[in-house]
Amino acid sequence: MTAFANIMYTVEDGVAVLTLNRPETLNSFTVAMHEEVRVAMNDARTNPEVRCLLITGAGRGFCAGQDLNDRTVQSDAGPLDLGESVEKYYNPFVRSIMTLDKPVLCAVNGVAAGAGASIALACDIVLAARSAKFVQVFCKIGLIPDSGGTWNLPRALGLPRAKGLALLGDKLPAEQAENWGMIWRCVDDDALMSETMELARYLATQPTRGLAETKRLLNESFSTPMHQQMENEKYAMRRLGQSHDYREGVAAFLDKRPPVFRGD
Ligand code: T3D
Repeated sequence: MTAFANIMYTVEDGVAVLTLNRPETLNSFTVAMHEEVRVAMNDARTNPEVRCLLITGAGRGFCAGQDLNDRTVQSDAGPLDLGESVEKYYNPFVRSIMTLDKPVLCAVNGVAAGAGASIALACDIVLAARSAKFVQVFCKIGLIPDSGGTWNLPRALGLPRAKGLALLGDKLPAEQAENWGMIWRCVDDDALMSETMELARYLATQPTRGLAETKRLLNESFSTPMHQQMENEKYAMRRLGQSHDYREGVAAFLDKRPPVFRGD
């Protein structure tokens, strides 16, 4: 496995764990960290041993978005092309999460701000420590919720709450995020990693292809008309009906034994 300086990446029991590892700046993104994340995401995508990905952060924060020290920004300096940074780094990362054909869990261990909050929202199942907070901090520095934030936030919360958070930049506590349906679960801080790992190990034993098609169809549903969505469901069912794991699931049910899914 490649040695990394800004992240940690391990694969065990079918679960890849990607830990953002710049705790002194709350795991904010530098170009160097983006480049390491790209390598890890490529492994998560292509490594057949990986059947579930878990993203988390080291230390007291999950991720504070862009590292504001990674380049010189002065109010009297010339224009900076942030679109290029988004195109080159943030968008590919978010796309690689949302299109990964394996479930992606996020363990939000502390504050998730700016692109850090958007990255958490792009994951399939989000658990957060009770002390964690989500902050749409972009409005405090004259930016917009990037990294898919303007797409995922209103879908998770509806427009009124999405606008309130994005225009005010208030800190949303994990418990409220759970009550509002923005995340799957809020858990006690010391239970976060064990509970998320348990879920990840479980998902890594499930029918990976079926989970991948489910994730894709749910993500696409917001921009697909109903009749087309049902056509797409038909094609997915056709593909999955020919999979090993469908046959195994049915056989195990009829034999009254636990299934052994291979992920194909
Ligand atoms: O390329 C592009 O720019 C385009 C893409 C942009 C996407 C974005 O994410 S834009 C948004 C950038 N992020 C921010 O503006 C967040 C800035 N940070 C904060 O607002 C606060 O730190 C938090 C609300 C996240 C947490 O507050 P708190 O009180 O828990 O912690 P703190 O004391 O502010 O931070 C702890 C340390 O981390 C501190 O360093 P120090 O004083 O101990 O040496 C702080 O400077 C550092 N830190 C936190 N966030 C960043 C950071 N350093 C660099 N960049 C950061 N984003």
